[in-house]
Amino acid sequence: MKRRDFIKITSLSAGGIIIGGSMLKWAYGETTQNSKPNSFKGERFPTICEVCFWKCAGWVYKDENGNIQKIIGNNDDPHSNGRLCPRGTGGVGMYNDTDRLKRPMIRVGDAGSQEFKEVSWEEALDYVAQKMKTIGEKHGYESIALLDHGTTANHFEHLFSSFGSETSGEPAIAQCLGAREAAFIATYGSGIGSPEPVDIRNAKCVVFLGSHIGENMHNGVVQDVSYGIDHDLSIITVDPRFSTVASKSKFWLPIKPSTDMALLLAWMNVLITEELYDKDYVEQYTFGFEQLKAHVANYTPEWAATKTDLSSDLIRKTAYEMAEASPAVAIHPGRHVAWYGDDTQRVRAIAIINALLGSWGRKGGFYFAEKKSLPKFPMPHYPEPKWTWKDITLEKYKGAFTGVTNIIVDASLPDATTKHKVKAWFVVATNIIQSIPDLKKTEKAIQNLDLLVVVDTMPMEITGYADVILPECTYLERYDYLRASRHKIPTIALRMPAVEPKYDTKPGWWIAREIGLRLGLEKYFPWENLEEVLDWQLKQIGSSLDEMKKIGVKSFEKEEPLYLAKGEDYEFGTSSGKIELYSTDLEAMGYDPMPKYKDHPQPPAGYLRLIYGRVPMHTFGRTTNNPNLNDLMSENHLWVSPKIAKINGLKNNQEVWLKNQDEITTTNSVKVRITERIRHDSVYLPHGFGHTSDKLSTTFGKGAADSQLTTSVVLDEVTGGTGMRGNFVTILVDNPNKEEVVS
Ligand SMILES: Nc1nc2c(c(=O)[nH]1)N[C@H]1C(S)=C(S)[C@@H](COP(=O)(O)OP(=O)(O)OC[C@H]3O[C@@H](n4cnc5c(=O)[nH]c(N)nc54)[C@H](O)[C@@H]3O)O[C@H]1N2
Ligand SMILES: Nc1nc2c(c(=O)[nH]1)N[C@H]1C(S)=C(S)[C@@H](COP(=O)(O)OP(=O)(O)OC[C@H]3O[C@@H](n4cnc5c(=O)[nH]c(N)nc54)[C@H](O)[C@@H]3O)O[C@H]1N2
Ligand code: SF4
Ligand SMILES: [Mo]
Repeated sequence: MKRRDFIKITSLSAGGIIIGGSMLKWAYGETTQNSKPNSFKGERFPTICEVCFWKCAGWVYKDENGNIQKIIGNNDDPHSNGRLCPRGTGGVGMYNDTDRLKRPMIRVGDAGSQEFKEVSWEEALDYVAQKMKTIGEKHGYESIALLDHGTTANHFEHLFSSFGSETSGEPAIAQCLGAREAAFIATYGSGIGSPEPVDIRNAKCVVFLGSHIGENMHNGVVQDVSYGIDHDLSIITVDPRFSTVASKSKFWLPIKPSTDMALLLAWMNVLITEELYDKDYVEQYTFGFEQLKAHVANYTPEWAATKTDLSSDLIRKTAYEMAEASPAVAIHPGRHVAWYGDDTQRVRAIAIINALLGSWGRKGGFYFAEKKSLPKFPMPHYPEPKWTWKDITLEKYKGAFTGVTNIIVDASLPDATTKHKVKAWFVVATNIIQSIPDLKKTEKAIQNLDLLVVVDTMPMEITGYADVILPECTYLERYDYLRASRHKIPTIALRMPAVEPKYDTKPGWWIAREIGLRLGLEKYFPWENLEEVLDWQLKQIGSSLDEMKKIGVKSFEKEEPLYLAKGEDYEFGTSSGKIELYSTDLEAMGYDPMPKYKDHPQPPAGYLRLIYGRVPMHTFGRTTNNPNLNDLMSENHLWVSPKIAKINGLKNNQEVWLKNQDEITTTNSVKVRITERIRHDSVYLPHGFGHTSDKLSTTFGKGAADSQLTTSVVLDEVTGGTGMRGNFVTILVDNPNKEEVVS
């Protein structure tokens, strides 16, 4: 490789991290972002990006006329290393989007009517508080549920705790990483968290199972992998699709979808039977090795080959590759793991292999991340709710550690069988129409609610179902709580407004507080504005709001070492105090203590498996209307293999529709992309397109929505999250939605 092809950006932060790599160039383009131009005369304000949830810290530059000129990374920030991804750079489009929600609105007429009237904040907030009181008095405040995501969620979680409801759920857990956390909690006694503490920069080998880094554009990981590519990192990618990271890998394993468990068990078999595991580590830190050894004895690579479509030779070779690199090796735990319904157990298998390789707590494996704890602003204890999410969840899904969105939906149905019923929803910064599967069920639940309040910045699909819409200003126009995230070095970061809120929009903290005051909860909001809270918190840890406004990010000393010392005594948070290869906790809950292989349904004749994922230029459906990012990519394409294209007589860019096993068809057409990069049993449709809200004028009608087709779900038996990859589709060349013309 020619070195001059690489971009090199020397960070000013401690350690002088060099970011390089052809992949980074491919991913982020040519521009360098982290220098303040000498000629610049305006002001800069610290921010934390809200375009996705990697939470990069940056600077918003405002010119002399008060216009936002650009947003760039903060050099002292370990999430961004001074560089934002293209979506973060384009975040200003969220502020400039003329389709934004502009004023509070109340529905006129019955639920289902699409007519809204614009009202003052006073009227909207009075209406919401009054309705909440009526519902609270009749059904208990616990019957009001919060579905949320993002930074704004914190303000509403505080409001909910203040009035005594812990009935909540997030698609970013139940439809995303819930099973991953449960799996690592069962194995190591602690979850993974975000950012994932995988020590890629020091690793010799990293395995990505489904994680499609490079399309999944989580900034720090993309930079780490780019660095690795320049430093002989051996990458193994397991994906039915030749993903971006597969193209940078030493090994690509084009696995038959849904069979990953067979591969993982076979890897365990090779590591154990050929004695390639880290014996000292396993001896000192793990529990249940002998049981695991017996359990995987029959899961040979030859057996796995029959399930996965991978050769036994390739399965062995990749196991050797990992063992060779041990302990500087990690199977990345993934993030969106809600796949096939045995998700906790599949991620458990990943957690177990990492333990066999001795990689947890080891350089080049997983490091011990640390965060700065921030003192809580003084206020009384929250009231004790009569029931919480636990009472409607844990009876069946014993490994759930937080509320589950789809269970909140179930508890809201007219014929709900849950112990307690939900009567109202606050939907805050989550477009559940696109993010919770089985839309018909969600709609049925919504029709049964006494109140649906939506807090959003954009007229997304969910706002069309609301009784009241409360328009929040964007992240560039508001304060939020400090970011205190876990990383190699503990840091805190500040987001502050760079510009005044446009239109009649308000920050989330203000909306939550105003509702709180109307509910008589002054004692939980003993401050006038969030700046007071932030300044108080900062002063307790030796900083101040003034200081943070100047620096944006502040680092603190790490108190615990990054890695285990050789032979160090260490107690894990599991019941046995060891890494549980054999999970006593899962066993006690009635689940398999060790992961087992289970066949999942395969596409019936004539059908293809629908798989979905990310595209680099967008975050779910939240950015497709962003004018800057829409310019970069305005629609998705359906990836189809040449063989399937031939059978269906398809051409590149031909418009098609999809129909799933439940006879559901996509509203919009999508263009075909014929490529060898996808297996012939599947099609790939990037998520986030196919918006049906006509108020999103830039993106409306463009591309197709995978969420419309995810009507069949398999619930993860441990956490209750929804496995969504068991949907099968056929390709239609004629528009199924065309109205019949009757002459
Ligand atoms: N640009 C961008 N980046 C993002 C986001 C975004 O919206 N946009 N969202 C962020 C969020 S919240 C998340 S959770 C992550 C999600 O991203 P990841 O956790 O990295 O990936 P997944 O969505 O789980 O999986 C997508 C990949 O799985 C492959 N796949 C499908 N079926 C199978 C299978 O049976 N086995 C295997 N091994 N692979 C399979 C698909 O081909 C695809 O490449 O991305 C994050 N990063
Ligand atoms: N079919 C299908 N379903 C999926 C996935 C998939 O790939 N396919 N992915 C799953 C995953 S991994 C995740 S994490 C979830 C994510 O699902 P969501 O939580 O729904 O996704 P977000 O993009 O975070 O939330 C979108 C909403 O937040 C609003 N918003 C953006 N910024 C702000 C703000 O500052 N304030 C307020 N109040 N609102 C704001 C947007 O306008 C939009 O309505 O979806 C899951 N569901
Ligand atoms: S990864 Fe990109 S979109 Fe996500 S927070 Fe960082 S800069 Fe923003
Ligand atoms: Mo996610």
